[in-house]
Amino acid sequence: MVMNRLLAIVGAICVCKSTVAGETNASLATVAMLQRAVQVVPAPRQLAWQQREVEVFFHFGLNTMTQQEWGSGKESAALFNPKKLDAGQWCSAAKLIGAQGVVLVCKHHDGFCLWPSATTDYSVRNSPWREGKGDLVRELSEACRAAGMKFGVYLSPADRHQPSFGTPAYNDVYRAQLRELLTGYGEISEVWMDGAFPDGKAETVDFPSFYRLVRELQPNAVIVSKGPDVRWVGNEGGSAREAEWNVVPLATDPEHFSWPNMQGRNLGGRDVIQNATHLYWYPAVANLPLDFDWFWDPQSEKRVKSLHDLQKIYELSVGRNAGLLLNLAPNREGLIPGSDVSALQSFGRWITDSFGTNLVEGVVAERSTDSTGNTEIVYRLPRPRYVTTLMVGEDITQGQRVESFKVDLLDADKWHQCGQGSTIGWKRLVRWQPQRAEAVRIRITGTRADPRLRFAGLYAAKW
Ligand code: FUL
Repeated sequence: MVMNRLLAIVGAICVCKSTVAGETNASLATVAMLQRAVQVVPAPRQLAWQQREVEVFFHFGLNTMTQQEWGSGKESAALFNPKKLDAGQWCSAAKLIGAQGVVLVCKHHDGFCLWPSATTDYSVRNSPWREGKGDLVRELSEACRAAGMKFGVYLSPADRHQPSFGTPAYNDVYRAQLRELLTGYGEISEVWMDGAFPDGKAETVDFPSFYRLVRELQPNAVIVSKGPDVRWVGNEGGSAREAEWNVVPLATDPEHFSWPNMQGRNLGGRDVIQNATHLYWYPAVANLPLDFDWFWDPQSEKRVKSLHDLQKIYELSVGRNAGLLLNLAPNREGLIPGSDVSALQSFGRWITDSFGTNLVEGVVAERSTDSTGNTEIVYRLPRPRYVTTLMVGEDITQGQRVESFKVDLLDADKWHQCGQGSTIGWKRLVRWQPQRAEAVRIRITGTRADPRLRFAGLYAAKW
């Protein structure tokens, strides 16, 4: 299934100073291990996902009407009647933060389907909404396409309404629902398979057969969370690890996919990969609600995150090599509340104001190697500026390589260090108090192989 992404063969071994920066005596075994790790690269669908960076989750359904986080599956479908629902308004809200895609919770753990599924009576078809003729999956997928955003689906593997849930027969129901979603609504960019099972009963769920079906019907879709393409970052606070590795070991071969401990502190450091039999490209997504809860309720709506919180979340997710999936909770009328829209407006404006102007745009990098093998990259500003933030990214099609780096600024002909970081991956942000700079220098102090940067930018972002 996913064997093509496993590069288990140790390639040509090159023992030279620059192979492992700062380590003139790296052992052959270490060099071979690191070479092997950097040969693991993203599949095209994973690369496309990583490029999207910021996406929006929508949790909406019967839970919204009953103000619950986990419905029992017994609530009446007659309660679903969001009279003002406007999928275009949802997309406009997502666009405020530059979201490149959305993921709709099409069925949560209660089993209520937001599309008129042939597999169950528990759906919009038996609700008063649009006189039983509504299909929210259709409305939102079309609105996303019109807005130029990708559309993904969350289909809970747990289902409190289905009598067969907890038996092998349920797998047929789930596959039939997947088939409806993956064949009836055009391109689907991702499929979220949640790992939560409110009443247990996970044992009989046949995940591998679900993955095969997604690959067959939507080969470009990433399977996320309890899936083999993108892993949950391990918390719902929007915070990736200081060292967030995309290459992680698996206990078994990818055909028999086994999850690493997604909440582990160190998933891919040298000590973790050194004895690994299987290495695997498995990037992280940080998902969290803009309000307090996943589904709307009046109290949660009042606890919308502040701009300060959102800046921190951006720094610790997108700025640490993870995707950010920010949840919006439409209200009972089917609209994103005004307080959420205001928060998104300020967050989006801050992103654009902060990172819209790269002060070293178009500057040619001066690259050199110091006596210990460390790579140094210098960008000279056209004129001195007060700066606060470095944004840097690796060319991950060449693997993830950088293990540590330092950032220096040149002021009055003197270099001084203003920040540092460990891994880079797709994107890394490093920030400091405003300082005058004539040039910025990135010193790669630890790397698994010759570093390949894709991008570096310097900003006067206000934090
Ligand atoms: C969790 C679920 O139980 C929550 O309700 C929510 O959907 C979140 C994204 O994942 O596991």
